[in-house]
Amino acid sequence: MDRNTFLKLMTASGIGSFSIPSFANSLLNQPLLRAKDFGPDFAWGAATASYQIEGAWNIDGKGESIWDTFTHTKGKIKRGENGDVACDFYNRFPSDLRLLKDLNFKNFRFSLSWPRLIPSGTGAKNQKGIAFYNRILDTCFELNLTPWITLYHWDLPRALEEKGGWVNRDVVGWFSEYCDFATRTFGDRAKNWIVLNEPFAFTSLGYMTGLHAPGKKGLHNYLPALHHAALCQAEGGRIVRQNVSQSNVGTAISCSHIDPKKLVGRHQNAAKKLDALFNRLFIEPSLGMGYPTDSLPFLKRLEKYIQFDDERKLKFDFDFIGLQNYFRVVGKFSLFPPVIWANDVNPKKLGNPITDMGWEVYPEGIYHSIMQFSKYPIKELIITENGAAFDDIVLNGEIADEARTSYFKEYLKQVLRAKQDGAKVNGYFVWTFLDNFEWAEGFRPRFGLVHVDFNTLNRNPKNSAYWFKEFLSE
Ligand code: GCO
Repeated sequence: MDRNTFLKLMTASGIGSFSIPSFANSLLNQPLLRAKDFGPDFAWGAATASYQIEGAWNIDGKGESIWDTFTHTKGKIKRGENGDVACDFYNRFPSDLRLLKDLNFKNFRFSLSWPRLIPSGTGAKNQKGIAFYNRILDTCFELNLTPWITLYHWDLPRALEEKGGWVNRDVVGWFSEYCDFATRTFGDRAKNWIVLNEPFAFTSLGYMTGLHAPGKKGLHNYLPALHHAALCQAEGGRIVRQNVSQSNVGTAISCSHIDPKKLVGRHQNAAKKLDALFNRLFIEPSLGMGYPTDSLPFLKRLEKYIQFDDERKLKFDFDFIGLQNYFRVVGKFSLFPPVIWANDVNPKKLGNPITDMGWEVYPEGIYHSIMQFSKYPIKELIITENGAAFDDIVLNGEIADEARTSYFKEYLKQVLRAKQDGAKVNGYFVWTFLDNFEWAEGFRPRFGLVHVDFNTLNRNPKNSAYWFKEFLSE
């Protein structure tokens, strides 16, 4: 997603606008970073998502997903791009996984495409889809890569969207059927499961701002989608634990450290509201704390969708919470609430390092987010995504992406700092392995450790990939 458009469009009534203060680099002169300092059990991996890499959108019996429909609709995606072929991971996964192994990663996070397994969302199963994911698992085990499976990374079957998608409470039943099937099918071999990927992002972008599939807008879509996603988050957790012996089950939540523009009441109040929206919205109901209506009064309108016993159903004691961190947000009071939020600060003008997505490079943000989530009664935290897009240049076959390497070093230092300060953070997954389809932004933002030429589909590890290879070899 484009961060600035996201902030402009998503942020709901009564909070404020944003600016980004100077980036203070306090990290110079620190000792060398070593993987072994993170501990022997620390999970090092790379994360991916089905729609962003697989391609084969209509091959071997796969049903259509909301992202197929959305990308095939004119005007939704930059340059009219789509994930029909993407990285062609569907056909190239054996050599891709060998490459990941060669880079010394031990864990591979991927998501199952629900419509590849159950083309109409419920009912009949697709044997070729099952076989595909079984081959991925076979390859992982041959290579000694541990699989981490995400059940839902945004590609809802189109057939279910036609019945209302996440807005329809029946999604809880559809999702349960899918989770039950997926865990019974793959749970004998795969033990690490992530129920939802960033429910805040897919509900707000897909059902409030309309920037992502299925392109719905408005609170009347957003609020039920949010509540149903929160219910599915917990229900999915219960199903994994019930069906998978020795399971390790989590869910992946986006987080952003929030600073007020200045330490004065009105900016602090704006920051508090943003914090509720960006950080508290999905973790607190799962811990039995309810929705953060104290800071976001508009959430009281959720009551319309909350049924008897839902408070209990929203709860689940996950084995880990996946944190995904990309940017820090600075809130400031705006004169224009309650209707419109405006992000009137262009991060490019602030003099801080920014990525190709226009996101601020702010390594300390991940430290603060980890520490913030550590205050909750959570068993373990895993960084399930962190990374950066830069405009990579291939020169004589080499991609000298120093900015990305330094991004990883600085963020990892902050993860280690949090661990040393007592946070139970025990894994880090790079976003992402291969350059891929970045949703509404198309193929331009390159987040990968491995460069993909989208004309030839050739893979070429960037220098940041070689940095990881070296770092993880110790
Ligand atoms: C998300 C997803 C990824 C994105 C990544 C970069 O958080 O949006 O998990 O699919 O590609 O975050 O935007």
